[in-house]
This record gives sequence, structure tokens and C-alpha cells, in this order.
Amino acid sequence: MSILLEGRFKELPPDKSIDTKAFLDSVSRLPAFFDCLGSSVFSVIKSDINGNITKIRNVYEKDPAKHVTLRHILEAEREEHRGEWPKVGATLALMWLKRGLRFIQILLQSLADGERDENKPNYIHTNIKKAYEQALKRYHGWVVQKVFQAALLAAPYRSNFLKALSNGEETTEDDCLEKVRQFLVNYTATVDAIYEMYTHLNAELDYTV
Ligand code: 03F
Repeated sequence: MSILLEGRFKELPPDKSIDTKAFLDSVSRLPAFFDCLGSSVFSVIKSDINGNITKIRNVYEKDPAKHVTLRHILEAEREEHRGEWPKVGATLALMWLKRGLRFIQILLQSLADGERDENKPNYIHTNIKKAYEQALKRYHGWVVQKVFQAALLAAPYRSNFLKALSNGEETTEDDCLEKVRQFLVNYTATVDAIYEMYTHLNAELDYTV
């Protein structure tokens, strides 16, 4: 089954709280996808994402009952680390993870909306650049921006990317994009809710790496 189906995120309850275990289960499906993209530059990105998932999981597993939702984790760490918070622990890991998730959201939404460079219809550079500019660029100094340029050169063709999302199955592009749209419903709601939580708790930092 494709990542778009098995990696579906749960629908949020009305209070938009995010169940930590369900979130970790869904988000853990994403890193394996990078192996289908076929370039070693993606392993840097994969290990950054994996590292952040592991940091959140480790905090959760120390005391699952205390960390039922992502908000519980941030509040517990704020209490525990005071002066250092929010640049600490799972709070910092989720701060960065959510930026990667936003990148993926904007990239997929742009593809689903049919945005493309008419001169290079089988490229996804336009979509990737849009996602990078909106989600990540402002947090990156020039060295990391060079890593981005390298990743851009290794980007798959649109057709191959859509096939990878469908797990190599022969489906039509329209079918795949429809699955992308369905995937994005709960996914986008979850990413938005994490951003709102960071704003609300005053946990966002804007330093560059
Ligand atoms: C900071 C920073 N992390 C890290 O230094 C940078 C790592 C490399 C970033 C390279 C950027 C390139 C992105 C674009 C690639 C485009 C190619 C797309 C092709 C399709 C933080 O690290 C640590 O995370 C934190 O733990 C630590 O404590 O200051 C902190 C200390 O530093 C980042 O900037 C996060 C980067 C996340 C990138 C996510 C990119 C996702 C790329 C592709 C998505 C493919 C689509 C998947 C679809 C799945 C569908 C279901």
C-alpha cells in the first residue's frame, strides 16, 4: 500500500489536541519514503527527520501518561527546563520537525493544485522552491542553503515522484493526485495545529543554522 494511504494522519478532535502516540506512528512512516528518491543527499534529510522523531519519542516514552498530547510535552518541558526552554529537548525537535512537515505539505499541495513550469512540465523544481522559500529558507544560513541546492539537483522527475508516492504501482497521475489531496486533509490540519501551538505557547525561535 502506498505511503499516502498507510501514512494517513488521524482526524483532530475539536480542541485540536494532537495525540502524541498517534502522531509519532504517522510521522514515523515518512522517513522510509526518502529511500525511494534514490540519491544519497536525501539521507541527510532523512536522518535529521528521524533524529527529531526519536527525540520526541524518547521523551514520550519516559512517561506516556504525562505526555498524552504534544501540548503536554511542551508544557512539561517548559516547567522542567525554565531558562533553557524552548531551545531544548522534544520542544526543539518538534520545532524543526514541523518545518520539514510544512515543507512536505506545501510541496504536495502545490503538486495537487497543478502548479508547474510550463516549459519543464516533468520537473518539480518550481514546487520544491516554493516549499523551501515558505517553510525553511529563512532558518538556513548559506551552508545549509547549499545543501538545499544539491538536493534540488537530485530531485526526481514529477512522474517518478508521483510513482514513488503510489509505491511504484501503475496508477494514473489523476488518481495519485486525488490520494495526495485526501492525505493532505488531516495532515495539513495537524501541521497547522502544531504551528498554532508554538505561537500560542510562545515557543517559536527564529535563529538560523
Ligand atoms: C537544523 C536543520 N534541519 C539541519 O541542520 C538541516 C538539515 C539539512 C537540510 C537540507 C534542506 C533541504 C530541503 C529540501 C530538499 C528538497 C528535495 C525534495 C525532493 C522531493 C536542527 O537541524 C535539528 O533538526 C534539531 O534536532 C536540532 O536540535 O539547532 C537543531 C539545533 O538543529 C532542518 O532544516 C530541517 C530540514 C527538514 C527538511 C525536510 C525536507 C523534506 C524533503 C522532501 C520531502 C519529500 C516528500 C515526502 C512526501 C511524503 C508523502 C507522504
